[in-house]
Amino acid sequence: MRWAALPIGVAAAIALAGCTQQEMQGFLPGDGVNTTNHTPGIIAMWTTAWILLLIVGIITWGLILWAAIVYRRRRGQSGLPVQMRYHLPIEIAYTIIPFVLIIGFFAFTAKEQTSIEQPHDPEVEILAYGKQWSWDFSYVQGGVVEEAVHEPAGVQAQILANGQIDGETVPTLWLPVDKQVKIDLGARDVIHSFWVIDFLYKKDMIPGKDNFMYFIPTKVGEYYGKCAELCGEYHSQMLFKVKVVEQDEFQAHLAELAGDGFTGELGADLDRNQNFPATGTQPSAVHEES
Ligand SMILES: [Cu+2]
Repeated sequence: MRWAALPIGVAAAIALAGCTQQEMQGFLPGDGVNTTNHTPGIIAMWTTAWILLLIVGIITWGLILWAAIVYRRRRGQSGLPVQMRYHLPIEIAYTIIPFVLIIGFFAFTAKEQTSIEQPHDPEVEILAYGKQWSWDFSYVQGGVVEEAVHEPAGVQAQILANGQIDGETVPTLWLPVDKQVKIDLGARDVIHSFWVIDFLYKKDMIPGKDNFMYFIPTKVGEYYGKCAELCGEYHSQMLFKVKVVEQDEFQAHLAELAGDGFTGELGADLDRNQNFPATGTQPSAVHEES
């Protein structure tokens, strides 16, 4: 085997050194640069879990193959092979090892999730509503709303003749880079889910319930978002964009929206269902008149 050691070592070194960014981040979406303050931890957890579980898998597959080959029934054999019931060391091992693995995965997941879900005082607060099949975005500090999404009922993304999505008309949420962002997530009709793909995190938008997301966008760029909860006929066209820009560009955008008259807030008063049980919400004006 000694003659093989050198070429195998060289090949392994080249293969490992040649890892692309895609491989380094376990084929998660994104262009390999961290997009929020949470993505490094999420990528680390994902890749570490895969490596550990692959090691467990290789050992398990190896043992199965080994047992199947070495202890196969040979010519002339009959009856049962030697039985291994009540082999205490083996039983303890295959109870303790998975238990330790599960506890370990749980602990790291809980730690990561706690850090991601930790509320922060926002520098920028966004009101985001999902509706069949679009999005309403309000900038709380600026007192302005995104212009493309004023229709009470959402208009889904349009598909062009070439099969591509018309990216110009999908709602766009602007965010300033390196600022603490809080997004208040709501739904106007049915359950939706707010998912910016490259941010590696999504959260449900539930009618009558407030959900929140806290993060710092760390890289200027344009990102695609979509609804991640099947919500009806045009769910697949419930798309949006996130534009992470420099602070002054962000302020200029808010000023432009204010100048164009897109002021106010697209709040819960636009929800389709105004009569949630046990929330004290009054029926809408339409019902009072009739
Ligand atoms: Cu949806």
